[in-house]
Amino acid sequence: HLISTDLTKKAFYFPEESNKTYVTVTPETLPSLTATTVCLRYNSNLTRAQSLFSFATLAKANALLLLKNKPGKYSVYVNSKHTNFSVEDTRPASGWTQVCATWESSSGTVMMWVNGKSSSNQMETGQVIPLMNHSIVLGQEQDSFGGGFDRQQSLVGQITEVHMWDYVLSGCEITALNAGLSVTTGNVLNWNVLQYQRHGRVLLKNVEDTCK
Ligand SMILES: *[C@@H]1O[C@H](CO)[C@@H](O)[C@H](O)[C@H]1NC(C)=O
Ligand SMILES: *[C@@H]1O[C@H](CO)[C@@H](O)[C@H](O)[C@H]1NC(C)=O
Ligand SMILES: *[C@@H]1O[C@H](CO)[C@@H](O)[C@H](O)[C@H]1NC(C)=O
Ligand SMILES: *[C@@H]1O[C@H](CO)[C@@H](O)[C@H](O)[C@H]1NC(C)=O
Ligand SMILES: [Ca+2]
Repeated sequence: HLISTDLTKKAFYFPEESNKTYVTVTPETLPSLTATTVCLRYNSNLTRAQSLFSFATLAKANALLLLKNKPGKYSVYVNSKHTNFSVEDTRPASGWTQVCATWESSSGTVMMWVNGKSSSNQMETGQVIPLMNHSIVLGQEQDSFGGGFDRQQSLVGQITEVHMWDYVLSGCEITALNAGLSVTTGNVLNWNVLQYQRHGRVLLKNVEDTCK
C-alpha cells in the first residue's frame, strides 16, 4: 500500500538483479511539465546500463527518463527523444554519485550534472510533458506504462534523495545540493515526504553519510 514518509537518511536498496523489484513514487502535485529538474544519489557497483529515474505517461514510456548507459555516459529522454552526455563520474570514496538532470522546453536546454560537474545539450524546443496518467518508477526502466522491465537495465544498489521540481534549479542550487549544503526539496517529488510503494525485494537502508 501507499506510504507517505520522511526518508531522510534512508535509501532504497535493490539487492539483486531482477525485473520484478521496483518502487513506484507518487508526486505531490503534477502539473504538465515544460521544465523540470530531477536530482538523486545512487550507489551501485554496476558498469552496465541502469535506469536512474523512469517517468512514463500513457502516451510515452520514456516521457522523462534518466539512464546511465555505462560509466561516464548518461542519457536524458524527454517525450521519447534522447540526448547523450559524457560526464566524468569517478565514484567518490563514499560510493555515492549525485546526479541532476534539468530540462527547459522554451530553450530546449538539457543539462546533466554529475557530482557537481555539468554538461549541456540542446533538444528541440516547445515540448510539453502532458498532465495525464503517469507512472514514476525507481529501480527499473519502463518500456511500457508501469511495466516492460528489463533486468539488464535494473538498478542494483542504492538510491536516495530523489527530488523533482517543475522548474530548472540554478547551478548554484545544484552545486549546494551536491555538497550537502542545501535543504532545497522538490516541489513535485520530495524525498522528505515521499509517497511510495515497494514491489518485490526492495529494502530500506540507513545512509550514514551521503556527502561526497
Ligand atoms: C546515445 O547512446 C546510446 C548508448 O550508447 C546509443 O545507443 C545511442 O545511439 C546514442 N544516441 C545518440 C543520438 O547519439
Ligand atoms: C488514467 O487516469 C484516469 C483518471 O484518473 C483513470 O480513471 C484511468 O483508470 C487511468 N488509466 C490507466 C490506464 O491507468
Ligand atoms: C520480466 O521479464 C519476463 C521475461 O522476459 C517478462 O515475461 C515479464 O513480463 C517481465 N516483467 C515485468 C514486470 O516487466
Ligand atoms: C559493492 O560491492 C562491495 C564489495 O562486494 C559490497 O560490499 C557493496 O555492498 C556493494 N555495493 C552495493 C551498493 O551493492
Ligand atoms: Ca528498456
